Amino acid sequence: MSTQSDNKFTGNPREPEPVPLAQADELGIKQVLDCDGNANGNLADPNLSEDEVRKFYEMMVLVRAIDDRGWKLQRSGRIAFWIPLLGQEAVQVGVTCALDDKDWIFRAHRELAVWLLRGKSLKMLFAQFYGAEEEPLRGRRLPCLIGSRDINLISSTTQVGASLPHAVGAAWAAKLLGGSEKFLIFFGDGSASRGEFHSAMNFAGIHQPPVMMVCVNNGWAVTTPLDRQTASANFAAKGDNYGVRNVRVDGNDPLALYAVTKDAHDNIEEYGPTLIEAVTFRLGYHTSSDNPDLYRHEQECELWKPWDPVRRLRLYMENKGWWDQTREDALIALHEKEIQEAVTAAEAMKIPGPASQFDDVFAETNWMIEEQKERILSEVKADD
Ligand SMILES: Cc1ncc(C[n+]2csc(CCOP(=O)(O)OP(=O)(O)O)c2C)c(N)n1
Repeated sequence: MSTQSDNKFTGNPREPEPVPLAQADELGIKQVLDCDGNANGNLADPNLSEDEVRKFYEMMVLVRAIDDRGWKLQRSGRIAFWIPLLGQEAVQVGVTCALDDKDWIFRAHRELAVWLLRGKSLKMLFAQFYGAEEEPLRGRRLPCLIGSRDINLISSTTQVGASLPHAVGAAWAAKLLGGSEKFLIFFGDGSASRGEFHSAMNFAGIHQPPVMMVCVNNGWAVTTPLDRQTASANFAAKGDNYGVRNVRVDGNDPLALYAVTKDAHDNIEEYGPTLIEAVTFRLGYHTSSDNPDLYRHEQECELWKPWDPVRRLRLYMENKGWWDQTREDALIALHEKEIQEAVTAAEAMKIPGPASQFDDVFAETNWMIEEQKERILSEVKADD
């Protein structure tokens, strides 16, 4: 009989690499915060106000709580799928806060904070996780693949890397039309092995569209570790051969992420596009369909835990006298209440039936769509 322990990693584990964030200077990684939240890194503290830093922190804690709840909802069979974000909270918050609201964001699949930072509700976020009809994409995408036209947020394609040429092309189109909005895409280290990455980089170098490309290097692409993903020194360096400005940044340091993105954003006319490599680590499962115990040594996660972005920012705030345990307890209680309300609301919403997938394919329906609809609906009926 198979037990859970049979699934533990039993092969020859790769020796876990030292955490690159601990050697930021040698590895050319921009960093504001050290491991204990002191602002003594190689990049100047952007000196954000107490309110701004608190907004970063509260959002990072909130998305971590959403992640925890989403995982439990999936494990208890109440939602279909989950894409964890544990350990990657800083990238989504630091980067998004450096943009203007009119800028366009192309997501990868772990950036839930973008939705909330752009003013969308927690209730509608959970509606998306449940596949409810009233969420902006009408319940047609996997849980976590959020998007909404009204906040200039493009949902990720599930095909890894496929959004890169879209983002670069959209940015170029905006430039041709004389618009002032800028574009940013999040993508993973695994996506950098796809042809689309190279096409997008080549295009960006030649045409200089107003785009920032954020490679979220989280150490793994499902089962593929970094040394099987690239022989380059790092992902940022790939920009050199395409004539694209590039920078490596501590992906668990929200202040450094903010500073680097803001610089790329505010100077885009002078710099052109920037490839930003955010060095972070996926502490959780790839998705709810994964089991990292089969390919990854637990020790690797242990090495990264002291570099936890939430812990580091909390220590920074405590050092400044901006945070304490009373505030932490109040925040956690508030999030628990708000998340529970969102879950309750989402569970009461209508889930679209199978016919809904045929709506909105084209502006007007046609015989092919109608034929497919009829066939699927008769098959669904036959299954009843
Ligand atoms: C073209 C393509 N190949 C394979 C897959 C299966 N797949 C889904 S996610 C993923 C890994 C993505 O890794 P990365 O881009 O590093 O992002 P991460 O999931 O680590 O955030 C793969 C291979 C896919 N969705 N699309």
